[in-house]
Amino acid sequence: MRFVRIPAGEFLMGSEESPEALAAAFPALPRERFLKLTDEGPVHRVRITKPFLMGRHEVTVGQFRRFLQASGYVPESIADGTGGYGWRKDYDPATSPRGDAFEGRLPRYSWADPGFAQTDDHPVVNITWNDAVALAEWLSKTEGRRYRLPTEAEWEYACRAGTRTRYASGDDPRSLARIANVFDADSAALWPRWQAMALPHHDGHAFTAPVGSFAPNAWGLYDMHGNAWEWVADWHGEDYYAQSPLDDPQGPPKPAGGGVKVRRGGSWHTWAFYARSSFRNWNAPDTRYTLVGMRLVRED
Ligand SMILES: [Ca+2]
Ligand SMILES: [Ca+2]
Repeated sequence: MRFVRIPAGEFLMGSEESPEALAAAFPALPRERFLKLTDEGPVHRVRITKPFLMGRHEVTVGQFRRFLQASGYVPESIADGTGGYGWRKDYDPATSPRGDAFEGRLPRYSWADPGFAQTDDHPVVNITWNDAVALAEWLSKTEGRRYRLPTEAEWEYACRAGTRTRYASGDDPRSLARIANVFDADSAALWPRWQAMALPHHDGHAFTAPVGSFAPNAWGLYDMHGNAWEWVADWHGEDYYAQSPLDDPQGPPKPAGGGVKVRRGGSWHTWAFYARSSFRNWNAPDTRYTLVGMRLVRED
């Protein structure tokens, strides 16, 4: 696993873009989508007080397999017997209660089989937050140095790499073509009902792409936008940014009665709007999905 040294520093976290500005940039989306982004604000100053090492790439299928073989760890989708999600050519989203784009949960799907072909160089998906933490803990024990998930603030700091725009590549969604595997014309061919949400170019990857297939950001990190969503350490708090400490925010404490973990960056199946640097999504820590993977931090 290769890492990039991220310097200590400070940045402005979050976004306060107006619904009008977002509607102009993303005309295919219904307007109510732009009113549900209150957790992205207020924009606030964050200081990352210590340098850290960030995975140059998402964790790959091959790396995850070696972890399982060496540690004996059983991923949650297999341990609990319910499996994961997957793509099947003749599956119709309209047949699922939630209109889900993928079939699941089913035991036939897991990190080892999301229903589409992946080589060892593709990002691992269908892994839970708990699986991601298990990998970090095993590596830490094995190597005697601390590996962990990035905090949400570290993730956005590293994703932006000095930028304040919607993406590390600028404000224009089409600028993603250079740096990210997202929902493009190749994916839209398989999900025609979402054609209007697709970026118009062909990026050559209807599903996940080998990590590092697109250009890196200014700090040398690949696929921060797109390919696989990345679990981060923090619990999600709808109003956390209003109270976030200046130095090294760690997210809110675990909410009573459950809580959800944040994931960042969008995926190969994500519309450009949801792949913005500031966009926050979340799931329960035992969620496994065809779009969600991980990246590790190593402490310096
Ligand atoms: Ca694509
Ligand atoms: Ca990613």
